[in-house]
Order: sequence, then C-alpha cells, then structure tokens
Amino acid sequence: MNHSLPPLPYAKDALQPFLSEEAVEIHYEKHHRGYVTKLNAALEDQDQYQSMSLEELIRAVPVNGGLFNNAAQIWNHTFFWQCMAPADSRKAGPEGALKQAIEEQHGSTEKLLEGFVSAATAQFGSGWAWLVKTASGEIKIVTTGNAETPVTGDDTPLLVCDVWEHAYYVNYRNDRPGFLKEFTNYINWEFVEANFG
Ligand code: MN3
Repeated sequence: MNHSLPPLPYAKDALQPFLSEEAVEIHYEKHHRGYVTKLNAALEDQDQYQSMSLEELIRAVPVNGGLFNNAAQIWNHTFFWQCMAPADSRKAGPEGALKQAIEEQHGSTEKLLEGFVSAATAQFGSGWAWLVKTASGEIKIVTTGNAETPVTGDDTPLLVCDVWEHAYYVNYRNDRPGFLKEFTNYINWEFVEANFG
C-alpha cells in the first residue's frame, strides 16, 4: 500500500499566534511529508508489508527500526494535527464524561494539564507527550521517546503534543515549556472527547 499524507484539518495560518504559518508549513510539508516519502520508498521491496494499514504496519514491525520510525511518525503527526484547533472552532475545555473523569481522577483540567506540561518538559530528547485512556478507564499522562506510540500497546490515545525540537524551534527556539503552555490553549477538546468515547 502506498501511504499518503493526510490533509491538515485547517489552514496553515489557522493556529496563529501559537504557531506561525511558517512553522506549520515546515513541520507539515517537510517533516510529516518526509516520513511518508521515506516510508513508501522503504516499502518498495517489502512485499509482506504492502497490504497493511498504517496501524497494522506499526504493530507488525520491530519498534525503533526504520519502517517503524517512519510509520509511527506519520501516525503520531496525523493525530497531533487533529489535537489542535483554531480559535473559532475550539471549546474552552472538556465537557461531559471526559470532564467528569478528569475531575474525579486528577482534580481539575488545569491540574491535569500542569502534569502534562511537566511530563512533556521532562521528556529527554525527542519524543511525544500523551494523554491516554487505559483499558480500565484511567486517564494517564505518558511520554514516549523518538517515534514510539501508544498504537503498539493497549492504551487509547486521547491527546498528543510533539516535543521534538522541530515542533517548536521556529517560534519558541529552545523554550519547550513556553511552547507547551501555549499548546494547552489550542487543544481540540472535541477531538479528545471523541477519543475518550
Ligand atoms: Mn514533528
């Protein structure tokens, strides 16, 4: 199967001032597209993987190998873009069952997001910070290194933020915490609620 780059869910300038058009352009057109190009090239002589969906491929290949890295980075980035929304289509916070679960388990959305920012700041080197739902319904903050993703495990991803330096360097230079704090104001809570189920 030839994998394709999913369209961005909004215009490249829609996340300003959090992310400039240039930052989204580079991240999407160079990094995200680059993983798609590399994966398709690497799959050309790998007949056993060609009929697999992206998720099937991520689960089938060795973690941290070349196929895994490109496939997982495609999946993680596609999920990441959906986790943010422009101001005119963004809710202030979670509602309904998600809100209730967050308050029961973490006290408040603010406290959960503080923990998320701390964990994401502390992730050493390149990686991702996630909110996931465990099989027992627990909302957890987890971080993964490099391309690693909850897709290989049993947790359901709810939210992710890219903490590779390429995600924030254009607008925030080395200020990862500053990037993360702004990220929390641009969360697409409707998407997170839908993932929570
Ligand atoms: Mn990235």
